[in-house]
Amino acid sequence: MKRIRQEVNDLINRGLDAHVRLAVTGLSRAGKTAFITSLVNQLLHTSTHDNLPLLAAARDKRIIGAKRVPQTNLMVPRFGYDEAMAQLQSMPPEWPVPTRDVSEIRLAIKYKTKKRTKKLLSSTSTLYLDIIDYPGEWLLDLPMLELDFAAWSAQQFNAMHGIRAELAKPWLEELDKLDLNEEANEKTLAHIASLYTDYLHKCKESGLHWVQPGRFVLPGELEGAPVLQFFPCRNIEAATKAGKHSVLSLLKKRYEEYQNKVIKAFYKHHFSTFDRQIVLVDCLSPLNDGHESFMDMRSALEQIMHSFRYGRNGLLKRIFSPKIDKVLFAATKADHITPDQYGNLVSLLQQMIHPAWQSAAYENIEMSCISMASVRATKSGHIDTSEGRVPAIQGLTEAGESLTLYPGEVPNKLPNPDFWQKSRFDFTSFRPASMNHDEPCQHIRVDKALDTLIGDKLQ
Ligand SMILES: Nc1nc2c(ncn2[C@@H]2O[C@H](COP(=O)(O)OP(=O)(O)OP(=O)(O)O)[C@@H](O)[C@H]2O)c(=O)[nH]1
Ligand SMILES: [Mg+2]
Repeated sequence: MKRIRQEVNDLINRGLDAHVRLAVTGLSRAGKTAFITSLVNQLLHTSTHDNLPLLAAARDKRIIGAKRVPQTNLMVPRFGYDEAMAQLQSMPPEWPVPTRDVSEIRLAIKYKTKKRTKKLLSSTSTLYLDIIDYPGEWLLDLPMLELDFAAWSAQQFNAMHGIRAELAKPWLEELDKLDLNEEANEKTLAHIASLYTDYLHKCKESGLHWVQPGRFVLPGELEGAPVLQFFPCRNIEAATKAGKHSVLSLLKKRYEEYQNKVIKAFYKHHFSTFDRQIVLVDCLSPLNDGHESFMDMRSALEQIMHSFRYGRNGLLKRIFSPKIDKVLFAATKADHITPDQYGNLVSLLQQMIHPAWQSAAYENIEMSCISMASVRATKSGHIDTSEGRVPAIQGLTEAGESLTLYPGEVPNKLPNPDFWQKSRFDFTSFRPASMNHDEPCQHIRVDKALDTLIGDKLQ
């Protein structure tokens, strides 16, 4: 009864513009946990600190306070805010541990209303903000809905060159021993599927991001389930004797099950409930890793963008009616570069998502790009060299040594392969800065992100 009442209240709040579901995604290690932790931390402190000057409602002192309230969606795990804060506040400070699944946290933000219509009801309002963390890898699967098993297999094999071909060898060796016409043996298939999953993991470890199916590397609650035990095959057209119980038929069945029960289910049960989306992108690691990694990140982003293309007869429109009307792309970890490079980082990100951007604008989704650091690990300043004053950043390395450096120029356009020959971008991991327990953590433009994403809901 209590739950139904809460759900009814949620519906009313949504109608009154008083409830927003903000989804946070990005490929693994993009900075999702750090961002949500910082965002919650900033909002909890904003009534007592001037920590969010770029969020208009905070700057105008209209935010009365924010507090955490229990989430209403009981089917999704809680976002580990306390655990992440404990790590950031430990001595020495540590980064929060990697996360693997979807999770959620709810804030109630009390603010003074500006809008006259709302003022008629009361001079203060409450915005319920649900923040949902989910792996960007899950969005890589959407295009699979338009491909049958044979077409998907062909696409996977077409992409298997360069580092991928090398990494795929152990799996391919076993795959080539398999006869698709043969009667399916669960154990053999599970074994080959695990080699395929290893291959996808190795791609990620080598700095490649486009991995399909995305759930194989981040299975969440589906770990070990047979629906994740399939793999692409070659020479499918030659398997003319494949009967009902054959290897080919079982793989096809699992692929279709994956399309329906995993991909579509995610879009129906989670994605369809999101109002706003922030996509976090770590552009700096692929700049460090080299050309192949960079181009791969770009194609992964292109795949991710499909989820925001709602065309009239689009794939997503057929499953549900999408609601997301604002998408913000944020280049994370900007405290790794000097402030004079922020502009370049934003234009690089814009270039990476440019083609898909245009079609989304057409669909009336508002899109924008910023650079941001959720949890600052460095200070910026200048150093005097024989060539004059140069900008620099300073912080403690993960090993605890003080380091001052100019990490290099960020290209403002998609770099050519010779960029990696000429200048190597020097990207070092820093330890988060130590913080006082009663102070909000230091950030760069988390307030700008908030203003773009929910500023209009705090009017
Ligand atoms: N300097 C700096 N590093 C950051 C920042 N945000 C994230 N990082 C680094 O990036 C790593 C990954 O950040 P997470 O927030 O755990 O990323 P995630 O997207 O949640 O990663 P998964 O849970 O593994 O998918 C951290 O361990 C830090 O090393 C930031 O604002 N500044
Ligand atoms: Mg995480």
